[in-house]
Amino acid sequence: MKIENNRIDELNHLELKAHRRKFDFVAEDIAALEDVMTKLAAFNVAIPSWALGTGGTRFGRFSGTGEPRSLEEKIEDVGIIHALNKSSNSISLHIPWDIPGDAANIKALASEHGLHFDAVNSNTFQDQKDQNLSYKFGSLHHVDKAVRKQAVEHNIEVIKYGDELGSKALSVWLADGSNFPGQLNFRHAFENTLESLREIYDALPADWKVWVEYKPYEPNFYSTTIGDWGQAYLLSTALGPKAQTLVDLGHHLQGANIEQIVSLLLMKDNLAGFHFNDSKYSDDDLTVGSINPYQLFLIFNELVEGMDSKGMDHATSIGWMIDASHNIKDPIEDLIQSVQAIKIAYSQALLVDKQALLTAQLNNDVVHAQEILQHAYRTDVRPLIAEASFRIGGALDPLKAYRSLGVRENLIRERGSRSVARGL
Ligand SMILES: [Mn+2]
Repeated sequence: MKIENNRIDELNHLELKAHRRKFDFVAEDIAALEDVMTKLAAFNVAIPSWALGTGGTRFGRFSGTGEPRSLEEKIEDVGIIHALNKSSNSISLHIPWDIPGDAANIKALASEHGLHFDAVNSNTFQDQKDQNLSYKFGSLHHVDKAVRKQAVEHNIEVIKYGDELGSKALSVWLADGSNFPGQLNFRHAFENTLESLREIYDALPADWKVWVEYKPYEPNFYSTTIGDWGQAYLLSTALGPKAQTLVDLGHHLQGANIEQIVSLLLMKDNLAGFHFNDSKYSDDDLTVGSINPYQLFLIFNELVEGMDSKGMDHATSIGWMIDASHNIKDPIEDLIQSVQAIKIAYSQALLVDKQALLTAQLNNDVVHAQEILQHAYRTDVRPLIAEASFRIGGALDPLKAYRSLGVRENLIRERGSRSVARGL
């Protein structure tokens, strides 16, 4: 299914008068309005191929209906999201769940939908059918060199698939760790991981990067071999300039100050990318902005400040991606909500009066500093996002348009109500 532009135009027409009123109201107070609009229009967030089907928990999975049955249909779904919000112009593939059979055709299909391929993701956290050696006790950190070699070769194969599609980065998340004290020699595990990553690093094409993702626990519950940003930083700096740290919002212990982590990684030119989600407890993978939108805003405030201090392009110098999985929502609706929440936090961060904030900080004016941040956070920026999307052909209200156009009903007609997407 492909959404025709004139359908979106028709829906926008119905909303336009009310939209104008709201937009003019908020726009009046924004000094650098056109700069904000340009940045918003350029901002895109990659959609992961595994988020298009209903996710599961370790207790079960309740499949949705009309789920994509193939990589082609997943691309179609991302095309639908992008047609509506004009902010999801790439897809991030997970290998081996989504091995592109015919790379040229897959690339052509994606480009028909205005999409390209973001980072490719390897998988050594589960055993695949016909795999020689098991990852039960880890992959890149394994005590057995033969297992490490198998995992290295898998990652190099993922790079090959990505290269054929025009991806420019390999994202590595390891489940490697230990469940019990004494199970693992931490230093050996770290050194083995570094040695394995070096082999992968050496196989990267010249213009590629490897993104090292960390996570404090789960599936292992005593230690994780790349457990926090310090360990990811140690590994990536030991590897070289093509390696950087990837921050997943759900991969922190409760109460961690993620905005501070982001600020310092940016300072050290070590922030590769971002996996967005939200959580109440840990890696809950809930819809972005559904639990703690203020934290998301504070993170974006540091991102914008840090990128500006280095003259970085907001849209392209960091890999923005959603990494979520949902058990009860329509995945496309969830992703539309997530991208909107990201754009809300981003535009609020753009509204922060950076000069005034710096002055307040230099004067230790704590009250005023808080006021400056919260003034931006409490601005209803939704009309700005609607306007930015509208100007480039998107829907004023992507979620409402998705429902009005009966997209899911169409997909169920095409794919059936029992279709299940490949993934966890
Ligand atoms: Mn992640």
